[in-house]
Amino acid sequence: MRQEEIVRSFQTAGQGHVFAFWSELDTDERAALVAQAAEIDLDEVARLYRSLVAEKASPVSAAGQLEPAPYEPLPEKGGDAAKWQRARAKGEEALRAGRVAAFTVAGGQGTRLGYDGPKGTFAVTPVKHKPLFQVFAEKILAAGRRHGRPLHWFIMTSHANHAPTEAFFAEHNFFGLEKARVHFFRQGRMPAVDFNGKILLETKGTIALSPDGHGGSLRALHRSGALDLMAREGIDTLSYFQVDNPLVRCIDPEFIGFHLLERSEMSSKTIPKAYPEEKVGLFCRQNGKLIVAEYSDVPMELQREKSADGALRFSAGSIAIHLIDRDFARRMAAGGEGVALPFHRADKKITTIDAAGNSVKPGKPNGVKFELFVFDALPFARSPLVIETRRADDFSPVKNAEGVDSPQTCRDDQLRQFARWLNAAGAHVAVDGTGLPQVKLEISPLFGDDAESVAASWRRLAPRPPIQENLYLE
Ligand code: UD2
Repeated sequence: MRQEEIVRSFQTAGQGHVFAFWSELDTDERAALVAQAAEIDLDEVARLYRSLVAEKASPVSAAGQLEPAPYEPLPEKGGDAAKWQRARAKGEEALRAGRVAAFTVAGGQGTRLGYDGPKGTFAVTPVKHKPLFQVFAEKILAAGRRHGRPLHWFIMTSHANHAPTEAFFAEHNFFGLEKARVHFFRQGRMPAVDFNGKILLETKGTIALSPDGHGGSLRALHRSGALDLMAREGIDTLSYFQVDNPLVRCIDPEFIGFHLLERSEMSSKTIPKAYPEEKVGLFCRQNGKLIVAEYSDVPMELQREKSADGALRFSAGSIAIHLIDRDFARRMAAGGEGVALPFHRADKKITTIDAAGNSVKPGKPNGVKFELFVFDALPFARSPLVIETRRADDFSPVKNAEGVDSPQTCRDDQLRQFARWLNAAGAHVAVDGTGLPQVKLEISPLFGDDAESVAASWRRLAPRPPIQENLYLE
């Protein structure tokens, strides 16, 4: 479309104010604004405003009654140990065959943490202060070495953090990974609207655009050519995790094995919720389908409901760890009749301008962002599957600057894990009642990334270093 056509289409849609400062913009600024405008599907914005803002439709509660979802329990919780063993063997076979790639969604804005820069560059480990990206890189490297097949790693960025993310990896030599196996691509964007459905301007010449949610990853994987690359390389399974969780087993053979044995198109990990208000999605069944109901969409009474045995009735929390089949991602990206992720609404404080063009930083939400969630793909998947995992081995995210899910809690959880592994290996690490060691120590994923591999490396060490402050095992 030519400039005038785009401007006219905005006027027709009642969004002509986007060009209110046109006469003050120079040629380049005009071109940039039009390019942003061209990214926007005006019909989609109008539809989303109508349903999610004007009519306040909640995609979850409106759709039918929620039941707790079934999942595969851990062996120590009554699960079938032989099945877990079979799964592990199957997963290892797939890894040896090079069928799996790692996939990190790192396009979020990380506003809660208040850290300036891509969240993956945030330093998290207790002794070496390694950034999140390095922790994942080393786990991926370790998995590749263990199975004799280096892995590809896909990283989804946003427009805002793409260049600094790439630069960070280049500066650090890709943390030992082969550059050709690390692939960055940008996710899509959506405009923010005010409570009357008007698209917000960020400045006189820019629209308030923000990332389209981690669910945007499915279309971005397709658009970027990542799915084609996977097909060429013989990769059929993506191991999906979030950028904020250094405990995650990026590549988990048991999980991969379950997913492949059940011929699932999308699988997820669950942990029992720590307390009813914990901010994680909930695995539920609705109309016979597996779904994740986001915490904000599930009525609090339901989240507090207890079963006869006193346990939470809805306890299967989603920790945003999934396996996604390549062809399923392609099918979801292509969309078509009835196959589409729903958008969710989030009310936010959005920096904008007033009628005179002056910047306004609102003190309370002044508009709405629209986001796609990747777990909304579950009900479209064939044989979707949920397995239980141990919180201490898979989940301790960094979300807030202080308090729960903060750098402090995450560091402590890493320390507990390192101490647990070392003690299981026969070392003597003194810990307090919560398992927290009395000295600060760190284990590189290249030394070991689970109890077994740490024990093997520890046994080989001669002489063994004393357990003391700042011990680092590599
Ligand atoms: C997410 C889940 C929640 C639970 C929790 C576990 C949602 C809506 N909720 O909560 O149920 O599993 O994680 O930690 O997912 N991201 C992008 N692009 C975007 C938005 C987010 O890449 O447009 C990435 C982001 O970089 C991060 C991840 O997605 O890696 C999670 O994003 P979040 O912080 O918005 O999710 P949160 O904590 O609300």
